[in-house]
Amino acid sequence: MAYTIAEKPEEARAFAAETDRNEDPAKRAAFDTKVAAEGKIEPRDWMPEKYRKTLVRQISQHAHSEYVGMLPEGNWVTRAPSLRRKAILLSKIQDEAGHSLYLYSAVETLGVSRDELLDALHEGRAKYSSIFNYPTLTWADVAAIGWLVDGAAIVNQVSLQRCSYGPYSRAMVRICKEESFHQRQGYEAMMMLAQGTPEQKKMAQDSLNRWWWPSLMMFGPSDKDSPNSEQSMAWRIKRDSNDDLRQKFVDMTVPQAEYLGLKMPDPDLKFNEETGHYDFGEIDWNEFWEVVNGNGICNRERLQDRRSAWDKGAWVRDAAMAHAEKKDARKLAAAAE
Ligand code: BYC
Repeated sequence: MAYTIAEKPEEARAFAAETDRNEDPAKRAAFDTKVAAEGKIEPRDWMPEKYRKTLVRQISQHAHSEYVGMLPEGNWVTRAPSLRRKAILLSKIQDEAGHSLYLYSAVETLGVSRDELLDALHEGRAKYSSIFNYPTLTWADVAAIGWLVDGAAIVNQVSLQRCSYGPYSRAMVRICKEESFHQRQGYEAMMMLAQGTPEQKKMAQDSLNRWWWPSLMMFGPSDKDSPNSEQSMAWRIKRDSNDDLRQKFVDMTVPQAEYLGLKMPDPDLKFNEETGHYDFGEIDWNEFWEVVNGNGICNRERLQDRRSAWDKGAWVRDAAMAHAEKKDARKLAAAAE
């Protein structure tokens, strides 16, 4: 879809509601029955065209998020405060690259090539998570990304392990295991800062102040403004709503911040005895849509960095292709002898 969802939600709703006029009712019934019975849809199974497109949209955005998500932390590799921290950070960033590769492969099972997906990203036609358009100003931001961003990602992705599309659901199982380490290393790094010198504690608090609200935005618009949720939940692509997952993340993270002795940057945050959940303040949705639509602090820089890395890697791809061609030619020649 070439338009911006924030501008035309009614078109997205129409897209989701539209039924494929050419589809075979028997195949559709078998698909619906399988999804309702918690079966997994596999690449060779028949699926409605809209289901396929929805998966391509969501999984490719997820893949791009992992791929662009390497950049904010990459900013600190050369400045990590110790060899141990540097090794952990390098390994974490490598994991994110791996996640993007599993996810690009999952999209390829739906008939879209990796080249097409990367072209869309590099040309600015694709979305990726808003969170990666914020800058990493201090080392504490690396800790905050692990604790909050990976923390939010796990809450979302644990739910996606039960996605009805087999390849996506299985990719999530492995990704969640790795994200869980990422979250714990981030929390541990944050704890060192929070229990450190007054300057370090201040740095940790400043970083929490800047990353808290963008982390809440990772879960997407609130349910009433989410044009894709209803259909995605009916197809069991998404298993929990944006607001339910966001609430889960808040409930999980507030006690962690209290343990660190840090203060959440939300004057309206309060435990509600009646609901058993934390109430929290209103998210700045204008900021969210500005970032999603390309006008965040780092959107342009992130795309530029990805394009430049792609261009600089051209010789590696060319060399690998030339090597593969030579290997094939040698094989053919040997077979002809
Ligand atoms: N940022 O109808 P909605 C990681 C878009 S990376 C940007 O609710 P949906 C990590 C949405 O795409 C893990 N765009 O949509 C890596 C839609 O636009 P289109 C990242 C957003 O799909 C490195 C429109 O707004 N996780 O862990 O039903 C270092 C309307 O929204 C955002 C994932 O990618 C956003 N925050 O639900 C550290 C999770 N939110 O396509 C860590 C996978 C919404 O209609 N994705 N939009 O034009 C999902 O679970 C779902 O796609 C979402 C949105 C919950 C994000």
